[in-house]
Amino acid sequence: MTLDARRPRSIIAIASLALVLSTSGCNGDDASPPVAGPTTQTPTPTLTPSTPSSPPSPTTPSTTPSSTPSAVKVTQKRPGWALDRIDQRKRPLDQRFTTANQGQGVTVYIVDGLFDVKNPDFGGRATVGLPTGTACNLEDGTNHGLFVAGLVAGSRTGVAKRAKIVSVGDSYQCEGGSEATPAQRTARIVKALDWVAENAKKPAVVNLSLNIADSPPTFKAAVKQLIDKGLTVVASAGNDGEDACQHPPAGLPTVVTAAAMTQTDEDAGLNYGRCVDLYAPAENLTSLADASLSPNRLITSDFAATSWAAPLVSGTAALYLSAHPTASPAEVRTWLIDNSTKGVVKGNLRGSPNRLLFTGGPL
Ligand SMILES: [Ca+2]
Repeated sequence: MTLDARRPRSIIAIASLALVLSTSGCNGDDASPPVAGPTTQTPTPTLTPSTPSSPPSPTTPSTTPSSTPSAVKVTQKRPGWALDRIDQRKRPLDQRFTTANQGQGVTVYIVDGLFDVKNPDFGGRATVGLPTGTACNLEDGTNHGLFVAGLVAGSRTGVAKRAKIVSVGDSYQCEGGSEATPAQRTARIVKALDWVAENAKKPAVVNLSLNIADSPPTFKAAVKQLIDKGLTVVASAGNDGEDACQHPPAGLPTVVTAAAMTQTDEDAGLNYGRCVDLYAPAENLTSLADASLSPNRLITSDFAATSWAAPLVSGTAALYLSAHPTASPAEVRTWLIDNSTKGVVKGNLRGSPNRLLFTGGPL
C-alpha cells in the first residue's frame, strides 16, 4: 500500500472520519469560512468568504533591535479559524491573528507538486527552484503545493506573510495517482531534497507535506543533510491512522513532525504517536487556489490532512527564524515544542504529545 499524505483516495476516506469528529462537538465559536460540501469529483470552490481579510498593513515602521528586523506586531482581522486559533492559548477565538513579525528574511522551500508562483497572494515573494514534475491536483481541483504554500506565506491565508517561498517540484500527477513506483517516487523526492541542500539560502525552512512507505538509506541521508546544513525541516505525520514513526520523514531526527487537529480542537484521527512533535489545525482550512478554480483564488479544504498542519508549523518556524536567523534546526524545534500550548487537544491522542502550535509568546 502506498502511504502518501497526498493521495486523493486516502484523503477522501479521511474526509469521512473528520466529518464525524467535527459534528460531534462543534461549539460554534469559530468564525470559520463557509464549509465546503463533502469532497466530490466535481470541484466546488466553496468558500470565498469575504474573509479572510485583505493583507494586514503594518502602519508603524519600527526602530528595531538588530536581532528582530521588524518587531512591530501585526494583526490580521477575521483570519479564518486556523490562524485565529494558533495565536492564542485558549478559546474563544478573538477573530484576530497577531504576530511579532511576518517571517521577513526567511525562505521556505515547498517540496511538493509545482504551482503558480505568480499567484497575487505571494506578492512576488515566490519563485520556482526546481521545475521538476507537474502539479498535484486533488480530486476537488485543489493544487496541493499551492494550498500548502498559501498556508505558509499567503498574504490572506499564511502564517508568515513576508517570508519567501521556493517551489521545489517532486511530483508527477500526485504521487499515488501517477505511474511511478514507490522506489521511483522516493528517488524523485531525494532529488528534490538534494536540490534544496545544494541551493538553499539560510535562514530557511523545508516543508515536507509528504510521507513515504519505506525509508531507504538514501532518503534518510537526504533529510539528514538538510538538517546538517542548518535547515529546519517540517514534515506531516501522515494520514493513515497509524504510528507516524512508520511514515518518514515523520519522526526522523530533528525533523519537526506535525499531527492534525480538527476545528473543535480534537485529534483528527490521522497518524499519531511518539514521533509526533505537536498538533496544528488541519481541518476546514482556507488557502490559495488558481483563479480557474476559484475566482477569488481561495478554497477551503473541509477534510483534515496532516499536509495542511505541516505548513502552519513551517510558517511559525519562519517567524522564529526571522527573529533568530542563526538558530539551528534543533533550536527551532525546541522553541516550537516549548512554546506550544499544552493540554488543549481533546480526544484519543494515542501517545502523541498534547501540544498545539502557538505563534505567540516571546520570539
Ligand atoms: Ca486569535
